[in-house]
Amino acid sequence: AGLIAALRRAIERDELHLAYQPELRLADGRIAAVEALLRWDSAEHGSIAPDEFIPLAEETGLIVPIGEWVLDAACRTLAGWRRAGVDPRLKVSINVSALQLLRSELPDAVAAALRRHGLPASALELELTESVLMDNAALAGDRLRAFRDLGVSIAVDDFGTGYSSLSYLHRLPINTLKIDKAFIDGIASPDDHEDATITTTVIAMARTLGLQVVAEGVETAAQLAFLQRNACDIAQGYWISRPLAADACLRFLLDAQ
Ligand code: G
Ligand code: G
Ligand code: MN
Ligand code: NA
Repeated sequence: AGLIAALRRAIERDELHLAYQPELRLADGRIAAVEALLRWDSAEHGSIAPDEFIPLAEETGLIVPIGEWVLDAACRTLAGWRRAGVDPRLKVSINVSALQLLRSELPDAVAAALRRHGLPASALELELTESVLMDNAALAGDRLRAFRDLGVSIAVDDFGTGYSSLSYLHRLPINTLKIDKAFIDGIASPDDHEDATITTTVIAMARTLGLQVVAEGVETAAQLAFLQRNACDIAQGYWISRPLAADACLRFLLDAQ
């Protein structure tokens, strides 16, 4: 069968799973959050990268049931980790596509998943891209206010790669900016001052707006040192940890605390 037909059956065939990537808080060395990243091992097509199947899931609307699966699986894993002794301040962060956000059901689905797994709303963060917030400003604003009322945090993913208008940052209830890897790639490199300047400027702006900043795609000790010197809040990337299977992530979290 084709890829879409296979994706349509991926949930019932138990072919989806989540990898979890730790996010390190630089001030105290604590793992503050883990980002849940979807993986698909298709019986027919083998292991397919999310960059390939997420756009397909978005075009076909399959991202809605898949997104519900992600929400439930991430909450179930976090609840299990808490029972195993993981610091209850740890958040799980999940990526949410435009189609999921714009459906009116999402806040109820999030509240139900939290309830089902006995988690406080403070345990969950939702990652949205700038383009989702800009393209659907009014409706996105309604959803974000519903999440704020629930107590769920909101992060802007891939920050800096989308639109240049920044006015939404103070109009919408956003908690966190995730600086895109493209900027982090260039920091701490002697011949690239622009990426370093953009990064320190985003950190300063976030500080002014009362937002937390995450640097994505941190791959070297020099990048981490730069972020530490410039008071970035949180670092995420291969230098801290690759995305891990749930059981390996649990060991990582228990070792780190
Ligand atoms: O895990 P990886 O870095 O390969 O992810 C590639 C892309 O897929 C990223 O843009 C990420 O945000 C997106 N992605 C990963 N997991 C999910 C998910 O559960 N839902 C949605 N909507 N996007 C995801
Ligand atoms: O768009 P989003 O930020 O959700 O995508 C995160 C993607 O970045 C995931 O596919 C994840 O596997 C990948 N990733 C996370 N850390 C690193 C890193 O240090 N280097 C590279 N190349 N990719 C990373
Ligand atoms: Mn993300
Ligand atoms: Na990102």
